[in-house]
Amino acid sequence: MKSFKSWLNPKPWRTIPSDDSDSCLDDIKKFQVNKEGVEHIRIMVYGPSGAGKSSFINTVETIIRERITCQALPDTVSGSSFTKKYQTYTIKKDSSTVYPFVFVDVMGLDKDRKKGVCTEDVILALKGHLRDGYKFNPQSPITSSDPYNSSPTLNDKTHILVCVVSANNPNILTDEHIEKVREIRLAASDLGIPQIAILTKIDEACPEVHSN
Ligand SMILES: Nc1nc2c(ncn2[C@@H]2O[C@H](COP(=O)(O)OP(=O)(O)OP(=O)(O)O)[C@@H](O)[C@H]2O)c(=O)[nH]1
Ligand SMILES: [Mg+2]
Repeated sequence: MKSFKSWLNPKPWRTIPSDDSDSCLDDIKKFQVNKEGVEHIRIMVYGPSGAGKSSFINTVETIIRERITCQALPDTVSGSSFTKKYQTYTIKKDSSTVYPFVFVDVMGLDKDRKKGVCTEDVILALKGHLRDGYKFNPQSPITSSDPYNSSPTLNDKTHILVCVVSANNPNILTDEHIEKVREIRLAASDLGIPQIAILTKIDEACPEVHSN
């Protein structure tokens, strides 16, 4: 039988190189899009309200630009979503150019049906139908009277979908969140969009990370 200590200190199932962060960053900085008509890769972050979506975008920009930036305003008070609009963020490379990837921030998902971003709007955003600055209405998805992009180009469509989830909640996601995330993921899978999930607030979930 395995000792209790071996359960606490399991052998890593994968060796993660510890010293290649600079080369990863170099790869990101040299990244180019090789498809005609595509100016940038569009990366959309979504997830529960207050999970750290806007903060994640700022963190990525801060690391790439090696200076503290805060384009996507985060909130300090939890509750309903602070981000209300569909907003694209570019990252400056130098005074005249930007990196060929952009981040999209959206309103957070709420556990209640009539609160937070409508899943229909997130799915329309995947297909490129939302225009920058579109203000989400938690009560109903975009209507024909709103500025709807009826002929999205490849630059308007989402290419990578990132689900941002906070690790500090004991249940991580409620059943209602899971249902909404699943709806969005099914649509993204149908569209062939690669998906990843990231956990935030590891410092609040793990005392070891918190102390260092
Ligand atoms: N401790 C800790 N706090 C974090 C982390 N990431 C984000 N936060 C904090 O969590 C709060 C919410 O962060 P936001 O970035 O506004 O979250 P959001 O998902 O954009 O929220 P909505 O726009 O309201 O849906 C802010 O006070 C952040 O400073 C993290 O990794 N650790
Ligand atoms: Mg936000």
